[in-house]
Amino acid sequence: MKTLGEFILEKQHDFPHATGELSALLSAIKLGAKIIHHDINRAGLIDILGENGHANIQGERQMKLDAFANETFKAALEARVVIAGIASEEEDNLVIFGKDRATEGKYVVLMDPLDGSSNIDVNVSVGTIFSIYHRITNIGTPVTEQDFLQPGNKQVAAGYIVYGSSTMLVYTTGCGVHAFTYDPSIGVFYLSHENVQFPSIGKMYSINEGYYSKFPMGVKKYIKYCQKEDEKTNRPYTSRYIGSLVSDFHRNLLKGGIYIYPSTAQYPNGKLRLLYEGNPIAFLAEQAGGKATDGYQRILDIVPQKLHQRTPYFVGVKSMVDDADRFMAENP
Ligand code: AHM
Ligand code: MG
Repeated sequence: MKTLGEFILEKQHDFPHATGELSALLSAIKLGAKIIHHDINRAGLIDILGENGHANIQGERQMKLDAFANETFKAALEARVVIAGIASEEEDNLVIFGKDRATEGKYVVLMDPLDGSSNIDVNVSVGTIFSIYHRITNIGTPVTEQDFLQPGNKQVAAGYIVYGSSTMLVYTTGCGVHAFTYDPSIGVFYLSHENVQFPSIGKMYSINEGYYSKFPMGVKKYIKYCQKEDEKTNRPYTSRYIGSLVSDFHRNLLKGGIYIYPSTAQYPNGKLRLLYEGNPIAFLAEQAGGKATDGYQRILDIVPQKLHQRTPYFVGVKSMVDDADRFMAENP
């Protein structure tokens, strides 16, 4: 039985930066996860369900738990001196942790504190997604937006927490993907899946088919391909869609599948945010032998132009994403 703390210490040589820093960073995430786990598990009993009457910068209505998760992770991360500041799906602007931290902090963290929050009120799994970068501006000068707008291929670590039938923390530092299951009775994350890899053959597709008529032709044709019988390629694939990216991705990672949120008439650039959802999940996907694209290009190579940028998203088993990309290229 190995704990997350022990595992990180053991693997510190994998982290290409100074000893102890990854542990400090991940222990802040771990603490936030425990607090959110605790509250989500009592969600029907305390007054945290429903909307809080506010909208985030993207005009989406905020749930009470969105705001609570945001404040919780912000406070946990602020307590670690190595972090200069954060960007969050629930914050309009960057949050820099004071003057000294802006100049001395080495890392920036980008996150979606509570992904899939429309599922909270009905007791369906939600998640937290995080992405960590080393700043690119010089220490001694204030951190800038440039430090947050790096392409995903510069991430030093990324991961998610899925609050499901059990709570799990899954992360990568570029040396494989490792998953830890939370034991709430003693408050410890234990290593449960070391070096997770996608199955080589997929059998599930996850997409909100209610928007079928609004999808690009390539996606429509790919869905029909998924539904067509073909023994050699394991088709028809089964369809599974929770509507909570972390949970859909987690299942597809373990069972073999593809998740797609393409452009639609309502969301011409897709719905998912490149920095808070797209990049961290893409980093994990590639580390697990999978692939992530916007239908045409590698997610991790996109140079972000703004914090809350959206992207169409195709992620999962490599051969499945290859097929979907082919349909996109053939049906412009
Ligand atoms: P959120 O960050 O506001 O929760 O939005 C992202 C979520 C994803 O987790 C999920 O896959 C998708 O939105 C569901 O959207 P839809 O209801 O349009 O299918
Ligand atoms: Mg989200």
